[in-house]
Amino acid sequence: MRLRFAEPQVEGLELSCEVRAVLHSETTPYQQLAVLDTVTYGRMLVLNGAIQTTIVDEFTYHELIAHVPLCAHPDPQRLLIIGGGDGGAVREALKHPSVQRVDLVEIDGRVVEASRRFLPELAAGLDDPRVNVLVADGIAHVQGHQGAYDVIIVDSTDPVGPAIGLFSPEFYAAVRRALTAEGILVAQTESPFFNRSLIARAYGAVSSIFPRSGLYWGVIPTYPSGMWTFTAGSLAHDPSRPQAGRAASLKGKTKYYTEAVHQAAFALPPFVQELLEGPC
Ligand code: AG3
Repeated sequence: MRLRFAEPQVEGLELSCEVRAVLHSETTPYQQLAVLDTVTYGRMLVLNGAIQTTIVDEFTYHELIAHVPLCAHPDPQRLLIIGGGDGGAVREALKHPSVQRVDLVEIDGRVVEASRRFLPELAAGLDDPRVNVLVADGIAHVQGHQGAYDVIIVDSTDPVGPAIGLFSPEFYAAVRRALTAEGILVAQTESPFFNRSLIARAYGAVSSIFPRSGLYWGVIPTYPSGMWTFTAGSLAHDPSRPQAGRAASLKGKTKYYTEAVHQAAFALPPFVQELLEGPC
């Protein structure tokens, strides 16, 4: 029997995968959660029918969301990750020797449990002594932690359900207050083909709240359109410039990120650049 899973990505388009086995499926208090073993992308985490991460392509996303802010900061010690319950961003962050503490604030504890069990390649870092896993609301957490973090990473789902508030100007302003003087924010901000007004709004908000900002992109084959953006806001340093030596220290430890890729990721094709010029 041939089993298939399809994510309806946008109207008229699905990404359909052949499934070897359904490893896990449950309804949590927040969402429908499934872990599938797929023929092409290996094990896959699916939340409310949307592909979150797969064993085969997860490195591109997790390296970009973690190493860009961590290399743009001269000495990141305290890090907050909101969402990211699979542990992929934590795993990458722990490659930086300067990082002393990572608070992972994930609203749905079942995502963490399922990832520990079925995605150990991503979740292993969650047991590191530097990591503090909190099952809590990220918005309330940033509001209660002023001046606490050098880097804040927002590794959220699409802007639906509990994640909507993670794309709002009020939230970005609270993130700014939760950062230290040289702090940097990076948030995942969806596809430049399919989520254009969301990107324009998110970038517009971040660039009005932070003295420095930038939009960068990478390739994530299992996300809608395969091209994905991240929005950076920074209190002191240019997010597009890796600090001397920091990227070099990751040599041999990454499959996507390098110093040249970091800088190139901020080079925007005109159809993406125009999103920075205002609402569309
Ligand atoms: N967070 C972003 C997933 C967005 C995917 N959207 C979709 N498939 N429609 C991923 C979390 C990985 N740590």
